[in-house]
Amino acid sequence: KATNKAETTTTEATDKKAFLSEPLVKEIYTADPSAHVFNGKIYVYPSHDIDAGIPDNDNGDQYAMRDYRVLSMDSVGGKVTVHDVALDIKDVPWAGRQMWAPDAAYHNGTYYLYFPVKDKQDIFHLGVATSSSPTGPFKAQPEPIKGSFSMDPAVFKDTDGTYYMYFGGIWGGQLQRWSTGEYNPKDEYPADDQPALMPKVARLTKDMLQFDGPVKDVQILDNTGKPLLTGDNERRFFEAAWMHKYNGKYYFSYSTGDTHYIAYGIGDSPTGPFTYQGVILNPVLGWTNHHSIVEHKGKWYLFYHDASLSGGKNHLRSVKVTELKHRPDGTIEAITAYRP
Ligand code: FUB
Repeated sequence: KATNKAETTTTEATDKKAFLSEPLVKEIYTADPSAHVFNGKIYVYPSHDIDAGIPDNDNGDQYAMRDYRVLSMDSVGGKVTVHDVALDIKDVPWAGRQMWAPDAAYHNGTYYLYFPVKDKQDIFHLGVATSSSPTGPFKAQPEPIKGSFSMDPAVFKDTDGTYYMYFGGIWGGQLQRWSTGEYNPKDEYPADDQPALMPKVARLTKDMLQFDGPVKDVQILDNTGKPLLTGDNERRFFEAAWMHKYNGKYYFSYSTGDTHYIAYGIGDSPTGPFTYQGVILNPVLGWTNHHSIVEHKGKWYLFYHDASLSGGKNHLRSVKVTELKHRPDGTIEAITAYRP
């Protein structure tokens, strides 16, 4: 069994270098990489970080992104192309500010870009935009997805063809304002000894534009079957949900936020519950930690970001990639990508 102590496994390479890998691109800042393989090629849907001159705060006002640009490559290690603007905030009729971590999906000849942005009342919702090309330009739907809230959408296609969206993030991502199902502007959290706020999951409709049925909690349990607690900051969910399937099991991974790990749980169903297993990625340079996991040409990769290129500015990050290894028992080798 994997342990939740991240230090236990490191790759040889991490012992030799302060940073495990180089930014994929240096001409712009990119973060929150959602990687997918479409037609045999890797496409990465990142946030496009900019410096809007806003001081850091716990609500993340400094993350004031205004558009998305897609990265593509034939394979890991190959040339990376930065494509033109895929979607601009000015072309999303309901958007106010802060285009945060997006994701994408392909279905029946159309590419879908899913994105969180605050509306004009400063409340996060999830939007969707469509294109005939994986790199856009994408055309936004006039309204957010009905019943959507908070941020960090991640869309997963199960092997039976059903699509699920995972989402949610606390503090600046506002998940704590939706615990009754209605928006409550007060930030209220369960007590430390109560089950933590859970990420959300919903099935997508056949046209990929709405939720098909109710939004449900994603349960993350400890190894005795009890939900992780609010006070368990080392292990409980904060933001950056991702799903991958390996050997018939579902791997739900996420950032623990203020403790800066990418952690994961394994389950038998795409909607959970997931039993906490351990750490995938130790803290990187910069406050946030956000990743995706994808298989290409028989290898598994972890796309992640850090703030190395900007010299440690939390809101100016760069996407990186490294190989990820599943052990024979299905657990994942923890990666240390940065040694101070
Ligand atoms: O990039 C803005 C926010 O920072 C993302 O939505 C979070 O996951 C964190 O990486």
